[in-house]
Amino acid sequence: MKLDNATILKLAEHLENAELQAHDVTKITDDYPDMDWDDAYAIQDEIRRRKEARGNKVAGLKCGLTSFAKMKQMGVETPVFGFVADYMSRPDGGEIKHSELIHPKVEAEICIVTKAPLKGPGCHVGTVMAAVDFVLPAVEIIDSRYRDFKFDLKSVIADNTSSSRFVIGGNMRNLDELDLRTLGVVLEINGEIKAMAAGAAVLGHPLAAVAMLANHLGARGQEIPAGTFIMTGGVTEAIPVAKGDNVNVRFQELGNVSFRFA
Ligand code: OOG
Ligand code: MG
Repeated sequence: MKLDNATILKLAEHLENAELQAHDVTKITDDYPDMDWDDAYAIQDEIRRRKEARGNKVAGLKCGLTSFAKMKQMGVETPVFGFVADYMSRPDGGEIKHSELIHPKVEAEICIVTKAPLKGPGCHVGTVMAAVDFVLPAVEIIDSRYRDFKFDLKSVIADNTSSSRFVIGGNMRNLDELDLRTLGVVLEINGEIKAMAAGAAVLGHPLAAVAMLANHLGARGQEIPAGTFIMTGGVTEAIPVAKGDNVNVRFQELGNVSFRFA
């Protein structure tokens, strides 16, 4: 750790206020260029503590920057991990208020719920397969608090990996009925196809992202509990959205997820 505790608390408050008040900020590594990975995750943990102290619950864990398209879009090479909170959830078929966000983008994600704990190190796709209860689709709405959506990895980790909203589809499937690598995803906005990919875009297999998350937490003495909702990361690059846009994502075998920006 390079930052003292007071600075961690101050930066967590600064970034969480930007989220809750929907205003952008300069990236924190501009002012704290020496901060390290532990500092970045400590700031995210403090944001989580602040939300829990306010009565919010963690609704799931997320992997980010796991597809080659997203890594290329953001100019990075390493996945990141964060969480989504209960108040970020919006219903399938519902509305999302664009005015509550800064510069939202949407991304299609293959998700799972676990039925057994996963504890790294040593987790791999096979270990994760044994712990999957079911598979379900979701669309994540990311909204970096950083100006013009420009950041480096430490800044985005501290900013809880741009989490802002998520919409879960209603169609769950068993893993043994699916090949997540060849599962196709088509992302449409206002009826126009904007991006498409198959699950293998995420680290060769979306469950490889879950294994990385388990190993990341294991290195910090933590585990993924049974019953955890996990988003494996956007399969395509994230697509910017405007007020009035209708988003529809078609997931092969998993149905559609759709909503509108009001
Ligand atoms: C970071 C969050 C990335 C994903 O699925 O790749 C993410 C960002 O791109 O702002 O959630
Ligand atoms: Mg995402």
